[in-house]
Amino acid sequence: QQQQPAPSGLRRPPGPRGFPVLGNVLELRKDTHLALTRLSRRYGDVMEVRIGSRPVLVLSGLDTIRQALVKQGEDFMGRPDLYSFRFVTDGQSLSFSPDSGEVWKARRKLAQSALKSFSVAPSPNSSCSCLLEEHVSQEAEYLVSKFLQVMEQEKRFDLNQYLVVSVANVICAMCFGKRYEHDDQELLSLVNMGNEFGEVAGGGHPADFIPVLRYLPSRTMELFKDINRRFNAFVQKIVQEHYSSFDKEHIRDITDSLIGHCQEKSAGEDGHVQLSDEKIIHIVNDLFGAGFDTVATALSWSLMYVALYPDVQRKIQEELDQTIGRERRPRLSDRGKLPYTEAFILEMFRHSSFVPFTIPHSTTKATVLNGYYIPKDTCVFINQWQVNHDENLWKDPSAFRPERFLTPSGAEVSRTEGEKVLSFGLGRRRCLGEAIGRWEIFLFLTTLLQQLHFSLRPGEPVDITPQYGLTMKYKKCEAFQIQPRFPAKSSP
Ligand code: HEM
Ligand code: HJJ
Repeated sequence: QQQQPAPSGLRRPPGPRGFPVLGNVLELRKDTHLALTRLSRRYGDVMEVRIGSRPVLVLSGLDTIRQALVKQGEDFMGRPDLYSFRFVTDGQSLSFSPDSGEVWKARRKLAQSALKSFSVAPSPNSSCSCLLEEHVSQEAEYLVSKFLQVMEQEKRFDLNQYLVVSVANVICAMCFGKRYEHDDQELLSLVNMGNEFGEVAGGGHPADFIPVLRYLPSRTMELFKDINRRFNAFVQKIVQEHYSSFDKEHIRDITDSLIGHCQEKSAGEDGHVQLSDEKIIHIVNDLFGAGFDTVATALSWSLMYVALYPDVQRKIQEELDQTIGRERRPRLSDRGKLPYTEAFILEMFRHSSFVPFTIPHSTTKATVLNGYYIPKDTCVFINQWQVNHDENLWKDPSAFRPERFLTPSGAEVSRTEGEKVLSFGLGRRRCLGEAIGRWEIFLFLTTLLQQLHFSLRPGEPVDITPQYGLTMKYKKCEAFQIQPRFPAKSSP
């Protein structure tokens, strides 16, 4: 791509000089979030690196990111046309496809309303306040007994394979009205692919920026294509089953509600944009994919932090004992009464920054940011990790300290401090599952910590260095141990 000269009086963003052809790709190959954070110290909040032949604008600093994504939201809401994104949902992904016009807007609204109907809407036939609470309570309770049972047999184990199935079951219930057992091979083979998906979908994969690499064999890219094929086949099969048993008087889940929308639309009552059936139905792919990988990763980091910081775990459990007691299970309505737990969750988001960058953005028109000229169709990386570790915003950013989010009395979470944490993006493209994600994490975590004590087998070193990707995970850890905090109540 040609670098256009900036109109007079406007500068191009500064940045490191890269090698011919490769640009800065070698410096960014691994730990991209750390490399770009380091470079931003030298070049500033608005800088330009070259990945292969392509200039990439990298934004750091909370104020600069707010300016771009919120105040100049329209200019920065696009998505780049990246090679790898063409394999996600056959190029029709709501989140990864280059569309950001009327069709994308209509799909996003549809996704938000379908998600809402099957999560925070009141539960029709149970004592729970909403469907989300019903699903999470049930899965979390099941997970407690699963953990205890595995602990009995193994004495030490990797929590994450159980966690991811429980979390997947929640989004499966909302999307498909289905539940899977913890040893279901079909679901396991799907949800264990999160790493390989994120390795390519996380910003900066060389094949997206150096076209010749597409013609050379690459294991990660072949795996990525394969994952997307299997993922689409899995969803497609469930969608077909829904079509054959569809009854518009009885909408069972998000898939049904999207099918219903296709039929309404053909009845001709829709507004100004016509969406194809495919573009409607494929929304469920992103909801399901985003729904299991992000929340499972968040809980995995949460349980690692409580195991590594026993004092923090004790404080959460004391707060749970005092506010909820042991006689009843936590509910969504308890959120707001548990400031330390809330502060812990914020600190988990900040410290791990497990979504180091948003999905890449792209400019929808030529624009100016902080005095720098940015051409139309520039690929933009938003460095969330940098914001969450910025020494101008945080005292001792590398320390894990939930207290930093509490008011001096400790009685409340400080809203302004909480809003400095960047995990869900901002503006037009911000995460549409944020509320659901936060509720799920709260309810899973409180239910687990009310009943269980988490620790790591002494003497076994653990390495929590995040592995770079769309969602970053620590290396597999088989040293987790679990004790019940009190004897299980015998059923009457
Ligand atoms: C987008 C984070 C949970 C659905 C995003 C983005 C981030 C993010 C950083 C990209 C924003 C951007 O490009 O500027 C998270 C985190 C989660 C979470 C940290 C949980 C802890 C969820 C859940 C769902 C979901 C539970 C759905 C059930 C989506 C969708 C998009 C998105 C559909 C694409 C939005 C668009 O391109 O318009 N999320 N997410 N996310 N998220 Fe989430
Ligand atoms: C997936 C893991 C997948 C999709 C989507 C279509 C939409 C964390 C950030 C954004 C989340 C938003 C979305 C994530 C994509 C996954 C995820 C996997 C296949 C998919 C920044 O979720 O193993 O397969 O197909």
